[in-house]
Amino acid sequence: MGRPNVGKSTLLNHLLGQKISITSDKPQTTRHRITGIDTRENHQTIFVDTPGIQNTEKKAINRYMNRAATSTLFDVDIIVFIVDRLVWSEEDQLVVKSLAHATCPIILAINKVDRIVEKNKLLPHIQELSRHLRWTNIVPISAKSGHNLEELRQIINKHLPERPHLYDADQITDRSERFMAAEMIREKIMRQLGQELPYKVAVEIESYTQEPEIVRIDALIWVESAGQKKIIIGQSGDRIKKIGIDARHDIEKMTEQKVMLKLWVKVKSSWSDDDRMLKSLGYDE
Ligand SMILES: Nc1nc2c(ncn2[C@@H]2O[C@H](COP(=O)(O)OP(=O)(O)OP(=O)(O)O)[C@@H](O)[C@H]2O)c(=O)[nH]1
Ligand SMILES: [Mg+2]
Repeated sequence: MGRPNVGKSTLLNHLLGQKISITSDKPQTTRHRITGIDTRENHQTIFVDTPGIQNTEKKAINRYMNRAATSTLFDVDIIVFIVDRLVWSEEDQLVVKSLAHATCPIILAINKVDRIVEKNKLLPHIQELSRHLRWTNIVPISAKSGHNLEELRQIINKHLPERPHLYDADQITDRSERFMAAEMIREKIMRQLGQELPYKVAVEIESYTQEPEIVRIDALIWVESAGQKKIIIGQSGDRIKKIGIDARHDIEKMTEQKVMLKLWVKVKSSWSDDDRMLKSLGYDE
């Protein structure tokens, strides 16, 4: 759990050793709960990545995202609350407020320590953070470089309840390849476009056909205006071509097959504030 952009999805991917959740340098990249299953010898950990909790954007999609995050609080045995270096903001405070209702152990992970310049400020910061909630542990980590992640894993293991494993040892997520393909396309859009546009974009897989030698995917990119459509397509189609190439590359890696990916852009004004449209795009618990 944590506010947007602190590195939750990067952490999930690093702990799993595989990319399950999309990441970008823009806040509000993750829109759904994403489950990653990690089975090692007698431990099975089901990591749940959540959208960043925030209160600046208030459309239907943002309400959905906040709900997807906060509803997770009561479904888990352990919470890892993530903060970004020495920053403590109102949004962090907002997350802590919702954590106050949780009854399970809460581990505080201070992420991106690879980018802390004034290392001597870390210890006083840790002391300061102890005032906000009763953390079971406080661990400085780098989700990107892997620093201290084994220590974090050990701490999590100590708190795991004894229970039969819920998934087969070779299962890595409960999401379908179809869902993952849509996310990979959205990731390229998040990464390649400027600050505003990514939030106006949704991806819908129209058809996903597995053939003996190839996977054929037709996907719709929904935007909210004709101007946005023009930006996604780019000068003589350059942008959408690049999005398509990068996304296809990732989907081929995931499916270990050749992929034929076709993208179309469609306009539906205010889809992000339209409950029915959101439901049809899979923003539905
Ligand atoms: N330097 C550094 N960058 C990191 C680290 N962890 C994550 N990042 C970067 O921080 C940005 C946000 O990472 P995400 O994993 O997408 O963050 P998130 O918390 O999942 O964000 P939302 O899904 O928007 O809530 C990306 O550009 C990451 O590469 C880290 O340990 N060190
Ligand atoms: Mg994320």
